Amino acid sequence: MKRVAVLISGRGTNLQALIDAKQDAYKIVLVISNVPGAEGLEKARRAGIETLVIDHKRFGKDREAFEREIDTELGARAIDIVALAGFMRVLTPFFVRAWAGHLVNIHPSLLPKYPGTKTHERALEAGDREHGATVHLVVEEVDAGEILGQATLQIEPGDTPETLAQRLLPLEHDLYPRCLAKLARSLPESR
Ligand code: 4DW
Ligand code: GAR
Repeated sequence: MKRVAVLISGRGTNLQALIDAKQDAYKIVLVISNVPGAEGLEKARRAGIETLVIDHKRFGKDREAFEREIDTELGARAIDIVALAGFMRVLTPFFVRAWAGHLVNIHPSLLPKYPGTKTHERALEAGDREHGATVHLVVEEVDAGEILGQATLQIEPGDTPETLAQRLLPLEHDLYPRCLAKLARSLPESR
């Protein structure tokens, strides 16, 4: 059973999906938000999971100091895997190297298409017939790194960024727990 920490900044529906997925490969033991009052914190508390707020604003421009504090808390709880779920701060090489191969993210596009923001808008503007979501290992370059899994949907006439986001979200919620379980099973017993 791998010990997972989830990093969030907002509403936490992917966190909820990771909590709800019934599987025996991982358990979520810690949720950290960089945003005080993030909705996802309440979801974690309702599930009886320990929560921490580590507000990046406390550290000014010192991103590494922010990340050192996160890393210390992860180490204190013998965390095996860190899952980003709507976490909005770019992680520096310090953190990415420390957690290489044990750090995952979900992104709302079929990477390598549309890294960054406004992925639904961009898929529509490009006239794509397919869209989707990707779970990937996190590396220094944002929205890059080995792809662990993808979920695809067909774009229909009349789709808007909002309808795409709405249809994609349940696919994300199915995809992320499966990919996290697969990663958990692929890692050695302890790190
Ligand atoms: C991501 C990428 C960029 C920003 C926010 C989120 C997606 C996933 C991710 C989070 N942190 C990461 C990744 C990643 O793929 N790779 C690394 N770290 N190394 C982004 O530009 N965020 C900016 C702040 C936004 C805000 O606070 O609203 C920022 O300056 O960090
Ligand atoms: C999700 O759609 C996720 O794919 C996206 O943010 C949303 C978080 O929602 N992530 C990114 O755009 C990463 N660049 P949630 O807080 O309800 O899980």
